[in-house]
Amino acid sequence: MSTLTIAIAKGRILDSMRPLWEAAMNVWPIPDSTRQLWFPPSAQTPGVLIARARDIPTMVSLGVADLGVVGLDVLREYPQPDILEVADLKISQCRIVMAGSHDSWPEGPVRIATKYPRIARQFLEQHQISGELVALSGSLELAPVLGLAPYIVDIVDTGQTLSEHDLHEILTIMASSARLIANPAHWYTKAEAQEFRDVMAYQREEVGNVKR
Ligand code: PRT
Ligand code: MG
Repeated sequence: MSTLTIAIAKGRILDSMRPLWEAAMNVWPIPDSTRQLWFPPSAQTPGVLIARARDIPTMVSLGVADLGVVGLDVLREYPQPDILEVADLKISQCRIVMAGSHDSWPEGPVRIATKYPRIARQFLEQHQISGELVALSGSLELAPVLGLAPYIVDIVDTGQTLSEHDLHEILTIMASSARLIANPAHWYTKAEAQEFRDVMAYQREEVGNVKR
């Protein structure tokens, strides 16, 4: 009987976790086309809790879930000190980039639309660029088209979305992939949590030494 519960970010991360999980455990606890968000642990598999990406670190930190799976982009935008990052699962790989209607570095103060104001602000500070951020929660590619902001900081995978909006990638701010995170108390007391990491990451490279 498993006693483990794993909170997984809904959407692409959940979709890309499925083949990894099935390869490792032979069973996927979530029936197709269900709307249920909570699947308790069973004899065959740990429990799964499906939540919004930015809520995963909170759930893990509070111990509602022992482990969580969420993008590094979300971990960096909404830092949560009370969690451990225990493996890079190397799924849902993407990059956070700065893009714009021109392919060159902006001159003078810039206005940048983004879903990642914290990451974008740190980037501007590091490169001593003065800029004004416009925080949007989605459809970033519309900002340059509408004249809201000539530049965006957003996630790119294949680049198709950018090119369909006549946007050019200027530079990569960070690479992201799904990370396995852990509640520290549960990580150090539940052997099952570390076994889960080992099983899921058996083909994957581990993050190295456990770090916050
Ligand atoms: O509501 P929100 O969008 O925040 O989350 P969601 O529930 O819709 O989740 P979802 O499925 O969008 O997944 C978000 C997580 O997946 C991110 O936190 C990343 O860690 C990861 N990920 C990996 C991506 C992409 N690849 C990706 N391509 N998240 C988003 N995209 C979007 C991007 O925003 C852009 O609109 O896809 C478009 C770009 O894709 P290309 O292939 O055209 O470049
Ligand atoms: Mg989305």
